[in-house]
Amino acid sequence: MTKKTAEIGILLGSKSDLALVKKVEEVFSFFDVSWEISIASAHRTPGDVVAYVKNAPRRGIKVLIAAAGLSAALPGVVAAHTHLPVVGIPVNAGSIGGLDALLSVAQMPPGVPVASVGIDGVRNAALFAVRILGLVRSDLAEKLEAWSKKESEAVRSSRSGIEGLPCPPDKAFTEE
Ligand code: RP5
Repeated sequence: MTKKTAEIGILLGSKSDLALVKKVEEVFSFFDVSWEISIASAHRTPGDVVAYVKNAPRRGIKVLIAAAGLSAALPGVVAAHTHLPVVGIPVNAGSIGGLDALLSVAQMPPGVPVASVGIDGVRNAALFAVRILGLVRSDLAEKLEAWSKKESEAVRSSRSGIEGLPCPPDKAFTEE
């Protein structure tokens, strides 16, 4: 998977999070950022989490993403052992729709920041990590602009898919 030293490191609390989180691939391929993904649980392999996080800066990692469900301690534990920016993904893995994980990831005590995205917010986590990386990789600015344009075009072209209902003309969306 890794073609060069990873700039973004992703930890999952369980292999059951993989199917969801591997969707980062679409975003990271577009931006041509290097990344890696593995599994280490804050509850089941706490020592592995700490070792991975402490080794990360020396290995060239600039941003960490941590994804976990239920009582999702992983992003917070990661943030407790590093000064790198940590993006947390609360995963919907239980009976209450991911709210448990969202609160665990978002409600960090002052001084140990985790940037929580929404429940299952994989795409935003990937994009946020790319934006952080953009601070040290100036080439990403142009790609971020291209990404926004692509998103805008997708919305605009979706308008033509509204059939049989009264729609405004295209010029209604242009400021005069
Ligand atoms: C969390 O508990 C994991 O991140 C996963 O989302 C959830 C369930 O884990 P498994 O029981 O599927 O390993 O720690």
